[in-house]
Amino acid sequence: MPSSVPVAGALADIYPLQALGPEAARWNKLLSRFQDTYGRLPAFVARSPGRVNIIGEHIDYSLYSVLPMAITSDALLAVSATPTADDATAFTVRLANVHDARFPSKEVQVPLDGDVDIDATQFEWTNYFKSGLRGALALLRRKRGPNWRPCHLDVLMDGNVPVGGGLSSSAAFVSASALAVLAANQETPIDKKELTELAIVSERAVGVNSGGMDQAASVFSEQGSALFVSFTPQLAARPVKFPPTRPELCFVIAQSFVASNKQVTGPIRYNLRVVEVSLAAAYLNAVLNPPGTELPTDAGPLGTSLQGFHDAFFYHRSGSDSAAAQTLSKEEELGNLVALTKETLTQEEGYTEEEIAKVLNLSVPDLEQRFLSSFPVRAERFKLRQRALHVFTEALRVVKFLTYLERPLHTGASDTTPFNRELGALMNETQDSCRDLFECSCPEIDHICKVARAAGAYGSRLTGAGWGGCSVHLVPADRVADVRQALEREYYADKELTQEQREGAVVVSRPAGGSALYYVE
Ligand code: NG1
Ligand code: MG
Repeated sequence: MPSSVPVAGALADIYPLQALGPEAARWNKLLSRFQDTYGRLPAFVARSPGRVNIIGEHIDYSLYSVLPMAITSDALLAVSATPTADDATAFTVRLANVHDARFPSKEVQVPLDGDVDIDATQFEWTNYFKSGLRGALALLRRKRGPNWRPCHLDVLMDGNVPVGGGLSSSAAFVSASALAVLAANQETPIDKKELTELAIVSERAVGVNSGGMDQAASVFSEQGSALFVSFTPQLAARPVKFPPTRPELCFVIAQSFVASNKQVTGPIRYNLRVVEVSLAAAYLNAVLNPPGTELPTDAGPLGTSLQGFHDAFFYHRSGSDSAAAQTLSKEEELGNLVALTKETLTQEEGYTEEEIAKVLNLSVPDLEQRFLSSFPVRAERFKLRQRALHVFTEALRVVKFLTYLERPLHTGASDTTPFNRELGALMNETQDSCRDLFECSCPEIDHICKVARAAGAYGSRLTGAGWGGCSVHLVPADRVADVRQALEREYYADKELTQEQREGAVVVSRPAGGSALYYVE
C-alpha cells in the first residue's frame, strides 16, 4: 500500500463540484462558506475519516493488534496559508466551523518560538485542532531547525462524525488537523506512519491516554478493506478484504445516544483502564518473569504494556529459558497467558496500591509517580485480573478473526453461513468480555446487542471506548431491514431524538478510504 497520504484531484477544475456524488453539496458549501468567511477560496481541503472497530477492543494501548475500518463520515478542513512577515513574533490561526452555532469561531496566536496553549480541562472544539497543530509544529521544527517560520492559517471545518458517539470524531479531527498544518507548510509528500504517530501523541494532549487504533484507521484505511493494525515492533497497517460470502455480510452501526465524554469520565473509566492494564503487566512481570526482567519502557501510553510482558515472557526473559516457547503459535501463547493470569492474579475483588507496590518492590509514592501521575484516576482497587483476562482473550479473538478471514476454505461455497456465524460468535464474545471483564459496556448497549441478535445479526457488540456510544453488528444483507426495524421498535421508539439523530441512528457502513488532500488552486 502507498506509504504517503494521497493527493486527490484539483478541485478548482470542477468547482462547483459535481464529481463527489452525494457529498458534493457538503463540499460545495464548505468552499463557498470559506469564501464568505475569508474572502477567497481555500488552497486545499484535508480529509480524515472516523472509524468503526470490527474487533480488538481496548487492547491497542496494551499494544495488541486490532481490526478497525474507516467509515464515510469524516472531518474536512478547508485551509489557506499566508507566510508570516519578517518582523512577526507570532503566527495566527483563524478557526471557523460550518456548524458555528455549536462550535463558535476562535483565533489562536502562537509565538514563533513558543508552544501551542491547550487547556485540556475545558471541553473546547478547537482543542483538537490545537493538538494536531502542536504535534505538527514539533515535527516541522525538528526537521527545519529554529529559524523556520510557520505560516498564518485560515481554517474552516466541517465534521460529520457524531461527537462522543464512539466513531472517533476526535481522531478524525486531530489527524485532519495535523495533515492540514503539514500540507499548509509544504511538508509534502506526507508519510502516513509519521502522520499517524504524530496524531497519536497529539491526541494525548487533549487529556486522554489513548492507544493508536483510531488514528491509524483514519490515516491508513483504503476503500473497500478493513485495516489490520499492529503496534509492535513498530506501527504497521495492512488492508484486509472480507471474502465474498453468501449471504453477503454488512456492517450495521447503531448509536446508543448514551454519551460518554472521556474528558469528564477519564479518571474512572478510560484512563483508569489504561492504568489497570499497565499495572497488570508490571505485576505479572514481577511474579512470572525471573527477577531483573525489565519490560520495554518506551512503548504504550504508560511505558509498560501487556504485550511487552508477553514478549519478555516468551522471548527474552533474563537468564533465558524461553527458547522452547518459541515454537508456540500466537494462539497458544495467548492461551497460556490466560491460564497464567488466572493462577497469578487471583483476587476477584481487585488490588490496592499497597498490595501492588509490595509485589513490584516499589514504595507507594514511587508506584503513584510511575503509573498514576500522567492523568488523574480515581479507584480504591485495581481490577488487574479481569482487565488482563479481557486483553489476552481479546487479542486471541483478533488472531482468530483474522485467521478465519484469510483462510480461503469457504470461497466459492454456495452458503457460507457457518463461516459468517464464526465471525459473529467472536464479536459476541468480545461484547461479553467488554461487559463482564472490562466493564466498559452499559445497559443500553447490552440491550441493543440483544435486540439485534434476535433480529438476525450474527454478531453484535460495542465499538470504540464504550460506556455508551456506538455498536457494530455483523448482519446478513437480507436481514438488515429486520435488524433496523427491531432496533427502532425496541430501542429508539421511546427515546427523544431529533430528526437528524433518528435518521443517523442506524447506518450500514462500507469500508471507506483514509486521509487525503484535495487541492483547490
Ligand atoms: P473512541 O471510541 O474513539 O473513544 C478509544 C481510543 C482507542 C481505543 C478504543 C477502545 C481514543 C482517541 N481512542 O476510542 O485508542 O483504545 O477507545 O478500543 O481515545
Ligand atoms: Mg475519541
